[in-house]
Amino acid sequence: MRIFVLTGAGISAESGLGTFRDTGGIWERFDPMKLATPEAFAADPDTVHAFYNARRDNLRASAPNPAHAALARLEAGLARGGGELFLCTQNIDDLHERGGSSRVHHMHGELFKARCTACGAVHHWRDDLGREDSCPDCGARGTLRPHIVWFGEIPFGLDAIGEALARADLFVAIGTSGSVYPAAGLVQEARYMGLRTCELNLEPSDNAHAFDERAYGPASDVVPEFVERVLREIG
Ligand code: BV8
Repeated sequence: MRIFVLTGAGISAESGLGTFRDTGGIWERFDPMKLATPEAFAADPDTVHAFYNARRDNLRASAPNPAHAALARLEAGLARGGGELFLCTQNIDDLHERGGSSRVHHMHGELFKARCTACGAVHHWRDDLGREDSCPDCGARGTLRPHIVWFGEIPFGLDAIGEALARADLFVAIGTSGSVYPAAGLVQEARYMGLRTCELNLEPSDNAHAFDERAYGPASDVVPEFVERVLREIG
C-alpha cells in the first residue's frame, strides 16, 4: 500500500510550536506579508532574521509528539510490506525527523537550514542567523537567508510531489487548514487521480468537503489511532 501524507502546523501544535491561523496563531501576531516574503527580507532583513531566530529558539526547546512517532511507525510498517509512505510537510520544523521518520519532504523548506544568496550553498544552521554571518562555503558576509519558501516563492520538489501522488493509493492531510497553495490543491489532484482521501485535523479544514474520510481531534490522538488501524489492515 502506498500512502501520501501531507502535514501542516497542526501536527506540531501539541509540541508547543504555533500554528498560523488558529486563535493566537503566528500570523495573528505577525503579518506574513511583512515577514515571510522575499520583499520583506530585502526591505528589512534584521526584522525577518529576528522572527526566525525566535522560532529557532522555540523549536530547539520543543519535542516531537505521539503523532510524529506514529507516522514513523507507519513508514516502517508500510516498508516491511513492500509499500511506501511519502511524507510531505508544509512545516519547517524537524519534529518528523526527531520523531523517527527517515524520509521527509519539506516543501516549504527547513528552519534549521540557511542558504547563501551569493553561491547557493545550503548549510545546517541551528543558531541565530543575521547579517553579520558569513557563508561557510564562499565566505561572503551578510548573504545568508533562511532556507525557507516564502509567499511568492516556488515550493521545493513539486515534481517529486506530483510523482509520489501519482503512485499512491491514499492521500492523508494532517493538521492543515488547507489555505496555502499549491499545498492546499493537492487533495483535488489526488481526487482527480482516483486516490481515496482522508483528513485528520482538530476541526474541519477549508477543504473538508474534498475528503472521503475525516477524523477530528488532537493529532496526538487521531493520528496514532489512524496508524494502528492501517497497520492492522495491512497485517
Ligand atoms: C507560490 C514558510 C508560485 C514560512 C509558508 C494558487 C496557486 C499557487 C499559489 C497561490 C494560489 N493562490 C494564492 C497563492 C499564493 C500563496 C498562497 O497560497 N497564499 C494564501 C495565503 C492564499 N502561495 C504561495 O505564495 C506559495 N508559492 O505560489 O509560488 C508558484 C507555485 C507553484 C508553481 C508555480 C509558481 C508559497 C507558499 C509557502 C509560504 N510559506 N511557510 C514560514 O513558515 O514562516 S506557508 C505557511 O502556511 C506554513 O508553511 C504553513 O505550513 C502553511 C499552511 O498553514 P497550515 O500548516 O495549514 O497551518 P494553519 O495554522 O493554517 O492550520 C493549522 C491547522 O491545524 C488548522 O486547520 C487547525 O485546526 C489544525 N490544528 C490546530 N491544532 C491541532 C490541529 N490539528 C490537529 N491537532 C492539533 N492539536
